[in-house]
Amino acid sequence: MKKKILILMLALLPIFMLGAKNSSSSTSSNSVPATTTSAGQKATPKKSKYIIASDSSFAPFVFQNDNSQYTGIDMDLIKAIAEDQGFTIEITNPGFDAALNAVQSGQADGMIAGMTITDARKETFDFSEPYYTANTILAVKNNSKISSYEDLKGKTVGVKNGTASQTFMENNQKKYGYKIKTFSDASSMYDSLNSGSVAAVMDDEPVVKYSISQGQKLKTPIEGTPAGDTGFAVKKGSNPELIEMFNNGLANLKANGKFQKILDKYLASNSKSSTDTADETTITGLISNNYKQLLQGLGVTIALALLSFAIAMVIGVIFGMFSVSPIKALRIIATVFVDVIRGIPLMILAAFIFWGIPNFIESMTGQQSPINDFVAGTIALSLNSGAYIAEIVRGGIQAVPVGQMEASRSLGISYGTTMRKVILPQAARLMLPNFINQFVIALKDTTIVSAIGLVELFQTGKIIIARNYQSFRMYAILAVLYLVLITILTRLAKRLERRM
Ligand code: ASN
Repeated sequence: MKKKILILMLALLPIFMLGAKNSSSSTSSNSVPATTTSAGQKATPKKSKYIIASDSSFAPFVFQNDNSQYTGIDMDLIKAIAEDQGFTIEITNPGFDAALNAVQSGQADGMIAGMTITDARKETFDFSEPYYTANTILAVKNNSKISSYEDLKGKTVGVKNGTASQTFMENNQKKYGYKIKTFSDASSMYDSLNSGSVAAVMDDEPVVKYSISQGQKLKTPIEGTPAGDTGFAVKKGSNPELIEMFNNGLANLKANGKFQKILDKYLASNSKSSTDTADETTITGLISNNYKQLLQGLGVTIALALLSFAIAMVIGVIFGMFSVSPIKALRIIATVFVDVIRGIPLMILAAFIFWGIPNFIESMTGQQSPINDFVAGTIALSLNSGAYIAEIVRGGIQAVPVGQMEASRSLGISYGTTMRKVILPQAARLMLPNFINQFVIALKDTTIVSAIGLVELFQTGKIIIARNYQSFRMYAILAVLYLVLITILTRLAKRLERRM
């Protein structure tokens, strides 16, 4: 069926197949600060595995290559250091802001994401020795007339949330009178620049220069401003051995030339992220290069929707029954549950479960959270749909005339039996179309939980766009994929409805 979806998508989208070739230029900004740790040292790992969080698209430091693998300076560096020092790592790539949160809430042990060492961050993070020095720089479209910060007056500048560039722009906002728009990831930020909804973006110089070298039609009219050194970070006071191992490993890699090799691999002016894969400026090229990744994302979306909906049905039926119960306490519990969950936006619920609660537990007990993004997303979606289903169940039961309950009870049949044998069978038929409706909503809501870094279909698309900037075609592909998926599922559900 998955194959069929892709074929259908191909058939529906010939209109987007016009290609736009990009021109290419090359530049690199490159500086390695001196470090003091001497080579030849080794520290002992204390954990069997360290979870390292990173950005999702911050080329050349971290980005997905054409095979959907995360590569870049930071990825190669941390792997080489782990190998050198003999510790095991698992890397997650939820995005910069999400990575900051993951480390702070104890979901990750450390983070490497071209992270600037700032005084403010030193309050909450411990840093390794620096491995790179980067400026922060303003990027505008090739044809933009902006040539100074003064030209930004009244215009909107994009920044990525939680970044050093954001701090820089905020500190200078009064002086130059621009507006700031904050983005959760690079792809939406650069998309907005391309589409003209922001006049400029601020980002790290090597990143901007790299994207220009990869064919992005951008320019940097103003000299970059030193943002500081780049380092590896852990939550303040935690995993000191990880910092020690990073420093030792960095010193060794510098001494044996491997570090320079990693830099050269990504910063040499002729380095290209694309190799012998298809042209990504067409729909067919996009699909043939990324279908594996898209199917994976689709799989996560379907699993998330089905699993959370099944749990939501259980929650919803329980609370729905509570809300029509003759026992007042149960009715109150149901009302409170529905009101609380319906009153909290899904995104905040997901963030609270994934970051908030673990952060709280960690600060109380020092224990790391066992909840991963999929589990947190499933819980949030289940609670959310559960509240709506509870209302559907209540409505369905109440739509059955009260006379039926009274008649049955007057015949001496118990409340439970009347419910099971008389009311629920009729109510279920009334509820079914609403359940289907709720399922479609739940499936679409899976896109919302991508905010916690969960790589479902939407997030997969955003990651691909971050690599190739093909937002028009990629979002069209995503829209068609969701459309096909939802149409198939609703058709199936309708058939089921008819059978019942
Ligand atoms: N240099 C940026 C910062 O430290 C990192 C990033 O955007 N990944 O804020």
